Amino acid sequence: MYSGAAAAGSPRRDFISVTLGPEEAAGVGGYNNSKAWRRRSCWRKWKQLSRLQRSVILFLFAFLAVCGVISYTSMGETWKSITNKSLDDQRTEQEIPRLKLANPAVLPAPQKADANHGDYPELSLQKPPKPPHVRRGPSNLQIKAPWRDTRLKTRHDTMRAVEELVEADKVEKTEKSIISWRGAVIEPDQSTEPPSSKITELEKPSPVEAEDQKEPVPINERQLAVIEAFRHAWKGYKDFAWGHDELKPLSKSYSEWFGLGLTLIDALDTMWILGLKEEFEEARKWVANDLVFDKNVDVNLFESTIRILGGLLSTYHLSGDSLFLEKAKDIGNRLMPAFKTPSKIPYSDVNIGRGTAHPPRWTSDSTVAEVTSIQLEFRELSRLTGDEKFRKAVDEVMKHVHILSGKNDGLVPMFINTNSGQFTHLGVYTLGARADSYYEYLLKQWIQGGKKENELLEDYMRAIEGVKKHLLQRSEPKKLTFVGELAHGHFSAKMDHLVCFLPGTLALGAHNGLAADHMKLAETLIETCYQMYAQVETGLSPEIVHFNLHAQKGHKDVEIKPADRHNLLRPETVESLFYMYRFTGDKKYQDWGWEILQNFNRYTRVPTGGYTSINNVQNPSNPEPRDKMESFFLGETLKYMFLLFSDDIDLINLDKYVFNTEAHPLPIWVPA
Ligand code: DMJ
Repeated sequence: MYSGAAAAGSPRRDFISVTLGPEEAAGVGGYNNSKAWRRRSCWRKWKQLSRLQRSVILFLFAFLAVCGVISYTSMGETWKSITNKSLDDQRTEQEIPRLKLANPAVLPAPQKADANHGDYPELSLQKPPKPPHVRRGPSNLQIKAPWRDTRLKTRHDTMRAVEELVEADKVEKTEKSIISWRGAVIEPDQSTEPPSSKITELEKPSPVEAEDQKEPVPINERQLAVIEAFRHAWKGYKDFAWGHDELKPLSKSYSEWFGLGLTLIDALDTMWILGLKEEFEEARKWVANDLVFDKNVDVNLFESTIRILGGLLSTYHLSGDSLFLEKAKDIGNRLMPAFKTPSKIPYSDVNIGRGTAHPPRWTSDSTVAEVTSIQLEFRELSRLTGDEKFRKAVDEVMKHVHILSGKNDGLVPMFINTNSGQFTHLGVYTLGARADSYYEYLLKQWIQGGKKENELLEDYMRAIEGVKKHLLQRSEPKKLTFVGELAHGHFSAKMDHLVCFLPGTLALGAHNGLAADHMKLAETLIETCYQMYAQVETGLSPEIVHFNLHAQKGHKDVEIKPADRHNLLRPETVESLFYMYRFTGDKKYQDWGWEILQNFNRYTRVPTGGYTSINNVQNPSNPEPRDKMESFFLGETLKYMFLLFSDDIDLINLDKYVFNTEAHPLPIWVPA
């Protein structure tokens, strides 16, 4: 500015040249570097000025001095905040080594992104594409999300404040006020939260402060329909099965599996995400007062891990309520005896009251999917508690399976022996029951751990190559690509509905930088999964289909055997539709999901409350209700429906959370 004024030949030129430096002085009287000469010359110049000129100069000096004082004060403030911030950063950086120290055997040292990629061209990471459809709705229909308010510290404060906000912004529909409570967007409790074994630290809620201000996206009609479906299901459960494992909606009673309120626990985070405040509060009370794990009961390690441990952990993360972490710790500890086997491959069953574990009565084998799909939950429990034993136990299983022989191009058999640690029943390969979530958890553990555990990625990539090589075929007449099975070299065109998790998993991998052809495969497979619904009389998929490999007049692609024509309200197709919509923004996926929801309503809804599995998807006039509502209908199917219909990518952001195989979101430790 000064030099600009000088260049423009302003009247202040002399003053400036005199004051600021020898260059300007030189312009007036020739170059002389003597200090005394300069002082004298200045004084002479000053004397030559008129009184008015002197006053102006003095006034300018005074003005500059005042400005200097003001800017010094504000710089001081800025500096203070910069210093504080850098202290915070240092704390965070110090916590990361602490995390590593607490669990040295499990988290490998950070590696370069290109490490270990030599053998696998597909492993080269691509920049994840940006979702094309970040749409945010008009703010006039929105109520500020309570968890955004930095004043809210405790969960109860949150509840109270939300009620006030809801009052203030009341909209016509009652649902709207409930929706406004939706608390799913709390940032996950990620790697900045140090693990600690101290109980006082465990009670710390997830961080809800320091949130950036984003506009919440309003709930749409289809999401409202999901909320209505959930409420209807919940009504049945509450009226006839409260605190029990599963609702029997027709007989208006319940069934017990573990006697641990399975449906209630599985549904906790769904209620949170859907914004069902009252229901959540009531269920929380039950967890606080009635959920007791000190029971002489045998539970299945896998099922109780994915539903109970997973459900409690994700609810802890979403709500910040330490009750759920305490319960998670309790059940986690009680499941640990399962790992006391000669091979360290866990037994399938644990008595959580007695602390004993055993395999099923007829065999000493465990199911491969079961022993390799408990890792996300136990690893997260270690991270939260600082107790390494959980993670060590499950990581040992993965390391063991990684080097085990008996795989076929990365495809694993379905059973593993708990004594020898070897695969058994070799030669049968499927992506369906007993193997499915092995593949899912390879990718998801890799994502959870910040994409550093290369062995998991190698196994995943190899397995997908194995699927392409051995299990993919195309049906007639529509040429649908499907995933069949291989039994001792013979291909079978059989596909479980369970396999429909795969398009979603492939899309998630592609989103995380894996081979682009995974996304192409995901797109063709989700079309097939949709056809498993669309080609059936009720518009609902059976449990298993057989694809026609040869065109026959009057035959569809999908054939259904009488023993396979039941539908258990399973989530896998809706789950994959959710991922596909998130990553592509293609509305057809939402429309397909909408059709499925309507067909669930048409054929499985019980008027007095609840939904039921059905025995015959081919008979619209009598689908033969089975009288059972599986806990995953509330834990998974309706949750994925709600998320599928949402246009808010921050509603469980997939760069921050990874869903366990029961749809319970857990934080990614090092978010993208
Ligand atoms: C759920 O318990 C889980 O999704 C599991 O991975 C497979 N089976 C059911 C849902 O179909």
